[in-house]
Amino acid sequence: MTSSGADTNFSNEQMLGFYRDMLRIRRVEEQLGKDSLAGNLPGAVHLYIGQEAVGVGICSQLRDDDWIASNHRGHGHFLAKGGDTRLLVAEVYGRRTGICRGHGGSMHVADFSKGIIGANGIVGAGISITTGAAWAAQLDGNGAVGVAFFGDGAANQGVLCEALNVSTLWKLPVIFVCENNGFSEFSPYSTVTSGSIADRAKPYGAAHETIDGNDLIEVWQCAARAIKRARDGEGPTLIEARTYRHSGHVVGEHTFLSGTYRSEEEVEQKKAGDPIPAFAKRILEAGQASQADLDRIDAEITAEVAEAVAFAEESPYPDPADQGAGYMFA
Ligand SMILES: Cc1ncc(C[n+]2csc(CCOP(=O)(O)OP(=O)(O)O)c2C)c(N)n1
Repeated sequence: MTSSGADTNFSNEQMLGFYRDMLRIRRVEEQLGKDSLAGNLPGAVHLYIGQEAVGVGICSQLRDDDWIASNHRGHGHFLAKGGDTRLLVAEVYGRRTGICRGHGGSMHVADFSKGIIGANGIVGAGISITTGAAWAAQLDGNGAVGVAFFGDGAANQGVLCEALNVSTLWKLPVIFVCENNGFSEFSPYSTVTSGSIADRAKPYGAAHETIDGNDLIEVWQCAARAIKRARDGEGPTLIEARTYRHSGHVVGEHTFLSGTYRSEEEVEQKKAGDPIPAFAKRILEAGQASQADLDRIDAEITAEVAEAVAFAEESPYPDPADQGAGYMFA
């Protein structure tokens, strides 16, 4: 399904909200990318730049008590689900004021109060973690759903089959969101993945859709159907959202890779499908805001990021004696 500005029925305020949420992820990650390259951050940083429409299109419809689990590329999911910018940035800086008190870092951001079970570096692990959360929600009878975000590489892990099997059988309120960004680390999709990822739901009889992950409205509409299905007790949906990772797999990869796994021409061509300028164009063409409105939002987000960085820089590192868990358990 495709959609144009005219058929969305979103208010001006809602459209600007989506724009703001995508731009926040973009600006935070641009900052963290620079910081990581400068050697100022402990640990590896994997950027979500280019994929923002997926996280925002889905998480903007979730409640605080709905669960999401993420992967190693998790800053965008954290922010899209309502995680705090300052607590995220401080965590990635490894500071005591971070959301996990600086013990987790980039790949383990989590905030249970917002339903963010957490990012993690075990490829495919979020699929089973979310299936468990959805089972718990079903047992609790609270109408909550679970959403697992993972990549095309993770779709090749056997756990996806196990999760599709049991969640379809038990009609669990879960949504599996594969962000097919074209690569599994340094391996292009076609070299490691056969067939269509969405089709993997077919043998289990699970609902499945393939969508343009760079089109926020298309993502939103697909997610709305999947969330309704889940809340109505109709079981899981596997969504394959086709998108593109603008940055490398990990910041600084050019310092250790001997060759290249994608051409500059390909990257430039794919960047033309950048979801954020496309969404800005949609807003402007529909007359839902002016360029000045969009510039004001950008300035506000830029200030928010600067403030988060200042907060992180002023914060102490964790005390090695502090073995306590993060804020989400406090
Ligand atoms: C179980 C496991 N196997 C291998 C790795 C090494 N590894 C880290 S990221 C990655 C690729 C993941 O690709 P994908 O799932 O498509 O996510 P993307 O990085 O594209 O967002 C691999 C193989 C790992 N972290 N965990």
